[in-house]
Amino acid sequence: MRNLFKSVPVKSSEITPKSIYFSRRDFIKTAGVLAGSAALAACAPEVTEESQTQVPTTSGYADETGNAANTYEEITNYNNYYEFSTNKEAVASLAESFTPAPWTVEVYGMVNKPRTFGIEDLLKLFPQEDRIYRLRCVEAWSMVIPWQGFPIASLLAVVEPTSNAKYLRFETVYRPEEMKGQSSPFYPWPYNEGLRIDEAMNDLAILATGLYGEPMPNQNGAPIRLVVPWKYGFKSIKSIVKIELTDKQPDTLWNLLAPNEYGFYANVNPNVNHPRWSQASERRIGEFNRRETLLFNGYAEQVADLYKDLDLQLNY
Ligand SMILES: Nc1nc2c(c(=O)[nH]1)N[C@H]1C(S)=C(S)[C@@H](COP(=O)(O)O)O[C@H]1N2
Ligand SMILES: [Mo]
Repeated sequence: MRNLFKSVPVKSSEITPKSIYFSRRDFIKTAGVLAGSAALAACAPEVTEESQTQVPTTSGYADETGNAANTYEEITNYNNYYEFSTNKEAVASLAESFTPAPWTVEVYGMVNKPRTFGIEDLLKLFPQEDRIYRLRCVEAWSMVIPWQGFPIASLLAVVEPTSNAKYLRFETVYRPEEMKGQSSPFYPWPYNEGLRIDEAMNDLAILATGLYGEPMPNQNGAPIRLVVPWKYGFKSIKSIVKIELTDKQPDTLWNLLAPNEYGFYANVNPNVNHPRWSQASERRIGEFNRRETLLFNGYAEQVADLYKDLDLQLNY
């Protein structure tokens, strides 16, 4: 059964460690709604002026730093999905007739147990966890998104990569009849992405199957897509049909198209600018002022070790 996001925030004991906590204000708000009793109010943190000036969240969800989640409306109406359109506001309606079922994901290559999984197998085999992550697009806008999904590490444990496997190559479905953008000869379809195997094993890297407790909307990459929150959004490839374990660094769509602008690593880094714009700050959808962009999108503590032997200026 899907572990659906509840309409009221779940207790912290039911939540994946590290992944979520609600901002103090939200906790207070929720505690008030749920109980409103003097006993519970007594254990709630004191309401200070500071906590009252925090950003209110319309959804009641926030990331681990207290940033409010973007609304379902925002997340599903401003999408990069070039298979449908290069116009972010047009993707949602163009993706409406896409059929994400039936669906299989083939995992093959340098693994002891290659296997083609039905989407229902993946939902049954792996408990779906809630992860509220920041998503930072290379174009310098960002959102906070409450995903459901499971660590890629869990999938790898089932297929057993051989000792030669160094990389994962992910491939998006190719269906030009349903995805009009795929008729454009300008892009090397199908969309491909890749990770080093140790990056894929990091607990933050998930295959996401839903958001806000709903099955993954078509425009966000139904029925299953990658989410690697410390990398620019283009690494988080949508509507995956193939995952190949290989010993060679995979070609990726953006790297093939513009290698001087989009590297293989694509770690969020405010100190390495895009050749045509600064990456030092970003526009959070729904906010007026720009924010500073954080190294590894604020996940340095969890991922910086992966790159201790890498020159981040060269390996952008
Ligand atoms: N197959 C595919 N995956 C893709 C893209 C795409 O065009 N095609 N766009 C990427 C980019 S640039 C971003 S920022 C994110 C956007 O994800 P979202 O629409 O769920 O916010 O998806 C990524 N995954
Ligand atoms: Mo992006």
